[in-house]
Amino acid sequence: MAQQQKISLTRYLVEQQRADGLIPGQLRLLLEVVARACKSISQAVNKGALGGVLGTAESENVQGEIQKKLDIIANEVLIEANEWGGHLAAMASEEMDSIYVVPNRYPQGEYLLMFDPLDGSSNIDVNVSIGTIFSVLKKPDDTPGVQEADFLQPGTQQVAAGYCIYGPQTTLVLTVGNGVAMFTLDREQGSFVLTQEDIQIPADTKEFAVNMSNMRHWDEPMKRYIDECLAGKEGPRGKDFNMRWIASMVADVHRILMRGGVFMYPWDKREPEKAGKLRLMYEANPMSWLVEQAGGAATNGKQRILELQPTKLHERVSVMLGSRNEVERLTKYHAEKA
Ligand code: P6P
Repeated sequence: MAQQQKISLTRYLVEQQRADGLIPGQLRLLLEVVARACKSISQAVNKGALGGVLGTAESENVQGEIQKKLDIIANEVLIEANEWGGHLAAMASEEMDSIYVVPNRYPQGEYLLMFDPLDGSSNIDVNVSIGTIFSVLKKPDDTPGVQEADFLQPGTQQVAAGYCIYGPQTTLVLTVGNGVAMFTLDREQGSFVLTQEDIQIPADTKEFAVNMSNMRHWDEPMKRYIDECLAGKEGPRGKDFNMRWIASMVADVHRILMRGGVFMYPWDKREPEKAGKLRLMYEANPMSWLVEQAGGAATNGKQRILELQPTKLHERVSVMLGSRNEVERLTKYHAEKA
């Protein structure tokens, strides 16, 4: 059989632009630059102990989490890769307290880039898959310069979103609003090659992903949902469930995009004033858009995540996303309780 023609990320983006005009030149540049940064991060991650990049830095991030050396390296790679290009007005990162405005020595662009440079970093030192998550907004036209408030747009305003998972393969998954495409890094060529497009999440599943050790802290609807899954065939669901929890959102969400499932990191009563553990702007919003573009659903239990109006850059949110029928059941249980 003739070898299937390899479609590079660049060719895919150009052809998408020709087809539906969803990827203006500056956005294509942004996506190619982010992909190149992910290649560099992948190289650093793959070196592990040999690269002297494991272990913790002597610092904490705005989330109050100890930063890993690779967290900081990945953050710097993304900033340096993007700031010169003229496509961005500013960036925001899980690893930085405030926004990073593109320095005046570079041309200013119209896009805002947000990212979690290395999600799941607690897994770095034990060689478990981690990843970079990114989300792209347009800067509001009506405001001169750029400030943090320009980032506070609901997830429905995203113009691109994606992640790169550093696992057995290095895989870039992205959407610009016309379905979800996946590119696998061809290390011999050093380029991302299209390996799947129009990814679809099955509406039903037998697999859930949650950190079960938090169960006693959950709200009633969450406990009800998981209890029913655990009751299996003899219970109200009439089928047995399997559980997966990698403690790396990128890896858990990638599995769901590939074979279905439901991922939950819900509010719990340990810190009731916190909506959840995960961050809205650069974790939940990009992942929710990808999941919806693949036919799934994403809620905070009460509302579609993409419709939430952010009030601060590092806002946290309760997350339930994946196979549509499971997310709808979770939403129903929360509505009944309300
Ligand atoms: P826990 C990683 O730190 C992260 O932000 C997500 O990637 C992951 O889903 C979650 O936290 C894991 O949290 O409490 O199970 O360690």
